[in-house]
Order: sequence, then C-alpha cells, then structure tokens
Amino acid sequence: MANRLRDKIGSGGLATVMSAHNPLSARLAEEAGFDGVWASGFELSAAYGVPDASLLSFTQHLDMTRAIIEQCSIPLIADLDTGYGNAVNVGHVVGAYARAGSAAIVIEDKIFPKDTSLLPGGRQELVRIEEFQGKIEAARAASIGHDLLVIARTEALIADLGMAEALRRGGAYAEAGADLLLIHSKRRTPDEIVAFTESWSGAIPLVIVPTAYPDLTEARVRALGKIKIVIYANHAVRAAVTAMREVFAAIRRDGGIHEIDKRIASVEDIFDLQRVAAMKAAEKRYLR
Ligand code: SPV
Ligand code: MG
Repeated sequence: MANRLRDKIGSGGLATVMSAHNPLSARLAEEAGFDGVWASGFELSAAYGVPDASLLSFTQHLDMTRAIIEQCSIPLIADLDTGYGNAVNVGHVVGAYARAGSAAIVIEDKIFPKDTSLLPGGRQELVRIEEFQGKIEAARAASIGHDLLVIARTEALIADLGMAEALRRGGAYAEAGADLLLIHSKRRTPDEIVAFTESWSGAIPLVIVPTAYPDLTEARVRALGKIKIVIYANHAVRAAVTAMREVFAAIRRDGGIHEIDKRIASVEDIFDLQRVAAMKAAEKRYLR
C-alpha cells in the first residue's frame, strides 16, 4: 500500500495525527478525520495501568499495533521508544513494525529503560550522538523494501540540554538518514518549539507533540513552515478517562443507568463501530 503519510507531507500539507491505544480508539480517530494514528507508548502503558517507563514488552506494543492496522485504514506511526535496546535491537524491532504495515516509526535518543518525557523530575538521560546515529542507520537498513518513514526524536530539550544541543543532535540525525525529526518540549508555552523551528536548518521536516503547550494551534504551526506532522499524543486515553469518570459517577449518583442512558453512545453505535453489518452480509452470503 502506498504510504499516504509520505504523500500528505510531500504535497506540502500538515498531517494531524491522533493517538490510539486500541483499534476502537484508532477507528474513532479515523472517523474524526485525522490523517494518521499514533500508536502511543504512553497510552498503551496507561491502558495496562503501568507507567510509560519501558515496562511493556516490544511484542505487547507490536501486537496492539498489528490489531490497530488491521482495523483502520489511515496510516500508523509507531512509537518505538528507544528501540528496546541498542542498534541491533532497533534493526530487529523496526523490521517487525515495517512488516506489520506501519507507515512510520519513531525512535528517541534516551537510554533504555526510559522514563516518560513529561514527568516532572523524570530520568531524562540521553545516549551519545554517534550511538543514536547507529540506531537510525539500523532502522533505515531494516526499512529497505518497505515504504517506511524513519522519524528520529531528540529529547535534548526534555533533558534540559539547551537549544544548541537540540539543534546539533537534530542535524546529526538528519545526516544519519532520518526522514523527519521529532523535537519534543515540556515547556508550558510554545516559545521553545517556535525558537527551535526558526533556528532549524530545514535539513529534514519537523514533527511536534504539543501536549505541554496546547496554545500552539495548527494555523500557527502551518505558518512556521518547517513542521509537517503534529501528533496529539495522549488525547484518546485522556478523553476516555474523562468520559468514564463522568458516566461512572453519574450512575453512582443516580442509583442506576436510567439518566445516563440517553447521554452515552448507544449499543447500536458500538455495533456499527464493530462493523456488525459487514458480518451480517457475510453470513447471508456464505452461511449455508
Ligand atoms: C507517547 O505518546 O508515548 C509519547 C509522547 O511518546 S510523550 O508521552 O509526550 O512522551
Ligand atoms: Mg512514547
């Protein structure tokens, strides 16, 4: 299948990508009109009830990624964290995600095991630049024969190493063959990302994750020019938590489901999301 994510960014557009932690959330992202789905490590960890700190195995994440790809027709960007080890691990893991049908993978320059980026006081230690270049080259090699975008992610700003180091790492990762650079920031305003983008050479396009600085709108991102993908990285799981809390509290408060019933998705809606109609058509055609 042609890589529609590559087409979208190649045609000068901005791809907006929504997180998912299972096929149902991915299907809702597709229904809402997003250009792609982010198989988020943070979301899957949250869905399992554990911290996003390299606790889930690569196969747990890959299994969910495969399930999402099977049920959704927009491109998937796989969050591979640090690549689950060294460059040899990266090659092994990227090959598996490429064969699974990912449109893109992201690897980040933190040490394994990692800590999640937006946690105050989290362990944010980076590997050497040369080591990460090796990982990018291993990812590139594993992508041969697949239409896979390799996205290198620097955590230099997350680790408080400064703008110069972030730019240096970005440049080195572009040289090593990354297709795009994900620059992550934990600042509460867009200033740091705007400053980075303005200073960026433009060697390869940028990807951002504006969780910490929600005031940066897509219109402003487009005006900055060098950013090609915006990932809304945890809004599926946060929306689910908000909705479940509200509904569960209402049922407790009302002493039953009689009030809430009209305000939540109907069972028929869920049947539709499960593609029950297609199964019924198959029954009609094949069951004899
Ligand atoms: C994720 O969604 O897993 C990410 C983005 O990597 S962040 O949680 O901000 O690190
Ligand atoms: Mg992640």
